[in-house]
Amino acid sequence: MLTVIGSFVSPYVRKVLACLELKGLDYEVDPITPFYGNDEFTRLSPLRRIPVLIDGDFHCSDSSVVCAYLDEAYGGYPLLPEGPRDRAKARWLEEFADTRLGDVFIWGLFYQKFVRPRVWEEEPDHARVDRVLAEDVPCVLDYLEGELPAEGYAFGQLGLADLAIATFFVNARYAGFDVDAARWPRVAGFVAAVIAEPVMQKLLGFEAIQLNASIKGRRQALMDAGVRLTAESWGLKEPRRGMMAL
Ligand SMILES: N[C@@H](CCC(=O)N[C@@H](CS)C(=O)NCC(=O)O)C(=O)O
Repeated sequence: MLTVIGSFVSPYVRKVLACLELKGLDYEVDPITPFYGNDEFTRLSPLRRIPVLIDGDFHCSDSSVVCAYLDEAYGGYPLLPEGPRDRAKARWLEEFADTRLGDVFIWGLFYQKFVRPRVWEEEPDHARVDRVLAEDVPCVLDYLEGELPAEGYAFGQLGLADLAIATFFVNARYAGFDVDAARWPRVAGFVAAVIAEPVMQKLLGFEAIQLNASIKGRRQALMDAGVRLTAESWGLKEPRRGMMAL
């Protein structure tokens, strides 16, 4: 049994879970919110970030490292296309998503509008949000509009690059942002198609429970929905500041 540490609401955790689902692998989850990890979590994830994967006596963190491990260790449904060039291109799109979409949509919008009020009881940095929406978002969407196909996925069948990109738009939505389909039709169509995939819909159902159930009833509600939760948790009751400069 594989274990994933990390909340369903994290884009990076969602990417890993979608890959596990695509591969049909069994897994259990400790759905902790980042910043709440205990000392053992710090040992498993030295940057104190989610996701972490535990596979028996082996563990690794970072969603890209985890997905690459899953593809190499378990075979089955391939996460990457065939051929060195397409594989390199897919890895680049994943890297662009993790780094740039992460900066823009997670730290620039989701962290500001969703995490700051809920975790830290702080106001968003409104100036930063305005700047991100006016300058950074159009820039990344223009780039993706030029990279994505008019129809279908980046390399034929649904794969890691598609999931890596689309996952950030779920969090963007939580922060109140939707892609303008008139200005970026490829991005809008692509994101809608990936999110409509059964693997994503299943996970979105779990995260709706994580977001909406009371703290007391959450564990039971997740288990009732079919989530296998870990017996132990790597979470604390109080958050600790992370290592990122915020
Ligand atoms: N490159 C990492 C990024 C993971 C990441 O930034 N996760 C966020 C949650 S969405 C986190 O744990 N943030 C806590 C922090 O940076 O302190 C990956 O791909 O896994």
